[in-house]
Amino acid sequence: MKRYTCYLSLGANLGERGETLREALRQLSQLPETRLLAVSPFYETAPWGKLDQPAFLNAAAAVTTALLPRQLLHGCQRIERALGRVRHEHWGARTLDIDLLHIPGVSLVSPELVLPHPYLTQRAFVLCPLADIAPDLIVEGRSVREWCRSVEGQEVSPAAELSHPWPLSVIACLDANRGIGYRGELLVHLPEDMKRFRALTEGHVVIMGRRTMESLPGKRPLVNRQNIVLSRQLKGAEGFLVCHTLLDLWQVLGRLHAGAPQRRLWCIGGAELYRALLPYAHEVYLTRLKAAYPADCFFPSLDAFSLVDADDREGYVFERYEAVGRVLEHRKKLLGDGNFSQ
Ligand code: PH2
Ligand code: MG
Ligand code: MG
Repeated sequence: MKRYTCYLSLGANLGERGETLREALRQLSQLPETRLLAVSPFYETAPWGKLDQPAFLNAAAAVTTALLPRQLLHGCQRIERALGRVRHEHWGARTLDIDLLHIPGVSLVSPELVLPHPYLTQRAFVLCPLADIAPDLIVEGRSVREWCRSVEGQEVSPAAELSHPWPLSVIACLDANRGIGYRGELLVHLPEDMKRFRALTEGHVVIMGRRTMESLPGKRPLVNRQNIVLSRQLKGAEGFLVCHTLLDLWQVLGRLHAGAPQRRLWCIGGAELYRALLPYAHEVYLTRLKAAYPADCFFPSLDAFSLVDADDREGYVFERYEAVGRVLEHRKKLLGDGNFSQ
């Protein structure tokens, strides 16, 4: 079956823009026969074309797909509708816009779809994110990097909120049945696991659910870490930053990240939080116990992830997973060697 590589542009300028882009990317990766290869950070961009509308958040993505270009377009339109897009006026404000930019080897002019996208080479809000994930891609005789330089006057800057769609790292200890806890406690206290947990998370940010917070010794925050609790109910807790919704969390993380971008953002449990946040993780560290224990809560499935490292010890294995298509650009950005400014 023929597979296409397709470059896409995503934009939002109404509602919770970052949330919408994150969810759109998640849904894109779930289209049939489609895999997300890369995603750029989110950029804050001045409106282009029609100027009297709010600023946009824009990103670029690359997918491979066995869908035909028209089918992919229809998939994107379904996602736009699912996330509340209402078509008003041409080039006007919208909660979500997904455009097919370029499919190497495909040139197409139809009422529905024109490829390459007719304005691709004129728009910085498309070219700058695209240059992050495909600087050497040739469009209309020039590389995206070169096209990007030709639009330098247009306003494009890294987003103030957390600008990566998959900013999180996840860490967990599970048994042979994926059990992670029993009656509010960990299954076992394994000194080597504790040591690894501390080594990985100290100096960074840890995000936990309310029950996990309550299970900490003395309900005290973990030392040498910025502690965050995600809980709908909890009013406040000394030493913890409390977030009531995912949106709250992204805003708080955005501020923390801006102040100290080298800090990693660790999701440390429990089960409910793992389920909620795994879609936003680019990597997972597991300690896998070889035995099974009585358990009443479990780690979710790691379908979207692949094992990249395993260190087999007596009675347990230290594993590391990466999410396909979510990792590369994140690293670049963390290490500061990405083409992040214009
Ligand atoms: N989309 C448009 C028109 N203008 N401007 C920016 N900055 N970002 C967009 O995504 C955008 C735009 C039409 O789709
Ligand atoms: Mg558009
Ligand atoms: Mg469109």
